[in-house]
Amino acid sequence: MLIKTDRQGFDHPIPSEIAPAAAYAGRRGFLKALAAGAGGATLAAWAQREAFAQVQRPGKLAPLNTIKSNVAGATTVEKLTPYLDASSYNNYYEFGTDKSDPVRNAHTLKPTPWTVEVEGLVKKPGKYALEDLHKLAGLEERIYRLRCVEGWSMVIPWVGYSFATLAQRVEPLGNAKYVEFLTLADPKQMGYLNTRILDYPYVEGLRMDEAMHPLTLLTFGMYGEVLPNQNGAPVRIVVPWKYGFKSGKSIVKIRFVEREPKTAWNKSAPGEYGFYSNVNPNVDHPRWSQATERRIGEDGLFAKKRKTLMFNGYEAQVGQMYAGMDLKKFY
Ligand SMILES: Nc1nc2c(c(=O)[nH]1)N[C@H]1C(S)=C(S)[C@@H](COP(=O)(O)O)O[C@H]1N2
Ligand SMILES: [Mo]
Repeated sequence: MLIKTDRQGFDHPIPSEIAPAAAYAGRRGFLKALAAGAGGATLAAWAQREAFAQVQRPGKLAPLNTIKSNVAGATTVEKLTPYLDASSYNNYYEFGTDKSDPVRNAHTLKPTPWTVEVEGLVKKPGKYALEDLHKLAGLEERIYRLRCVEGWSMVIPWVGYSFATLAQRVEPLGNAKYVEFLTLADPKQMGYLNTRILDYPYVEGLRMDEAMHPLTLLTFGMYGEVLPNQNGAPVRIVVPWKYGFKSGKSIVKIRFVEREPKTAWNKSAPGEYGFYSNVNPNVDHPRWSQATERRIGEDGLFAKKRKTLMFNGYEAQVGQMYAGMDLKKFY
């Protein structure tokens, strides 16, 4: 997002990107399509069919006893983004900065065994094996919109439970005001840690009330299966009313702290990415408008864009947390 300056000035689906699948469908097939004179849209359709068999699906969460979300208003009725798009058009800079990089490169990540350490201002700090985290609460399917700060969105059925469940287990102390999420930074598993765009590990954070909000999902799966590596296996956070970069992937440490955490994108470009980063169509990014968005896999290249919704459509659930705050100042 910061350095991704294509000729339009920022990252959005130009034909070469809207067909990310072509990049891993193999050079031969890609050239074949070019030779056939395929235009953007045709190429995209071709690439999707051709690549379908090539996306490795990680398989079922076992046991996957998902129940439909019991969080009021949390499940959108919009059409789901096709699995292929959600798992091949990604931002995961530790595996490369192009949208098509993570699906090609993230196979080097080893999501098992995995532990998540919970520390800081809590009564009961501890290390959780992934299997124990799975079992801490019933897994729910939550269909959330994901709105990237770059101007595109998806609708994804995530699998997990409210982060609050874990937080309550460790009993936060009264002076815990924020939660910091630290993600994996292992050069042996991630080939692009030396790109110098971001300071790794990728750090994100939430204010305590945001972290404890039932919509904030500790996420282990999507589309009824475990998370593919490129989507943040084996555990990530999903905060649906904030821009996508607030949802850190492959979390290894959760810290309860007193001060607002220094987050990766804020450190990298403080004038562009604030701590709050609530989806807000009325507050533009300094280099582009946030009023509209393109739905990946659905809205064609020349289709009219959709209007971006306040708090990504979750205003009824989360708006209260920001009452009286100047959202232009706290962007
Ligand atoms: N560790 C890590 N987490 C990350 C990122 C990243 O580069 N590294 N990118 C973020 C951004 S910009 C977005 S939009 C979402 C994308 O999630 P998805 O690929 O599952 O759609 O992941 C977020 N989490
Ligand atoms: Mo993003």
